[in-house]
Amino acid sequence: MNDTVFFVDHSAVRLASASWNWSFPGGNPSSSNLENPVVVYNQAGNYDVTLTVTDAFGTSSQTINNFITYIDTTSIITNSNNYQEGFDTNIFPPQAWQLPSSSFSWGTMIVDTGINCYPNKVTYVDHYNISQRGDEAYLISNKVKLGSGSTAVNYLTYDYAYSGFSAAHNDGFRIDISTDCGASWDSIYGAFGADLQTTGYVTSQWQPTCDSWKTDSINLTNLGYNNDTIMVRFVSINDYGNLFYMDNVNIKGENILSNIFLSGEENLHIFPNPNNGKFSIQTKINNLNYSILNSLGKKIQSGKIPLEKSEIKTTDLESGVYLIIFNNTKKTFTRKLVIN
Ligand SMILES: [Ca+2]
Repeated sequence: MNDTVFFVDHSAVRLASASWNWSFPGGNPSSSNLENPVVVYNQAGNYDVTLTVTDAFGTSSQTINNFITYIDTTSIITNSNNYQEGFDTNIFPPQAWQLPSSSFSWGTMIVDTGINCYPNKVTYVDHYNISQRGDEAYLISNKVKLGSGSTAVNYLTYDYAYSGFSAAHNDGFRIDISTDCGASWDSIYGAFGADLQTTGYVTSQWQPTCDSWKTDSINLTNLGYNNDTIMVRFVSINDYGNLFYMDNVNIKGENILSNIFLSGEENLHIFPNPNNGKFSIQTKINNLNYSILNSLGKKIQSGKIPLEKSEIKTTDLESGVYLIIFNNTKKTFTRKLVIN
């Protein structure tokens, strides 16, 4: 999730004698003597750029503050910050969502009765007029960083409505999750035909009524998603039945230990990992405490990490996967610990 910037020098210099001295605080590289350097920024933020050019006639320097603005579209779930998409704007798919091309597609419309019984803009798939039986249409969310910690619970909720046409036309709906930016997907939910219906069969083009909307809630943490950056793929499967409607995709977290993620996390190393119960922690973060939790969230061991490198001996830990929670007054983050 890096952002690469190509810089081009437009200074009025005498090339034969010119030299360039770029400064890119926060970038990689952070400085360059090339005329047209390439710089990678790996965290969202605003960055200054300074260019000093020198030729036979002297030296000139210019700094432009906040010249680079890198906006990461990852939504971060905390106790107070949920993710919500109501499909209510004129932009579809929503910003940073994806709508891969297929034989039919998700769209938006304003229905007379949304889940609140008032007109509402929703996303839908038209299985009534389109016959591409067996084909799938994808609607993929932006990246969402789930809450972390042993007591965190992350939920996906969404509203949907579907009548179906008849028992011979079983349109389907599936939800897939990716934790690797869309490279691979795992299905967490799927239903077809009668199992998907929120009201009885309708043999004409159907619009939802007030009482035909339902809300589903999926506990992502129970499915093993905790502290992951996920994308959610809503899959509609055509069987020439009737329209499927969806609204109000929400991802929310509860009991999340920390609102601060990542910062400094890269400066901590556990090695070896996996290990036999004896391992070292190397860090430049001051005054860290640690707690080792088992898979049930029970604290097994805790202590301080007083030095930049500390050896930790665990006692009587069975083989398995544990969580280590690190925290000081400024931050909390977790790592997996594998005991062989
Ligand atoms: Ca809506």
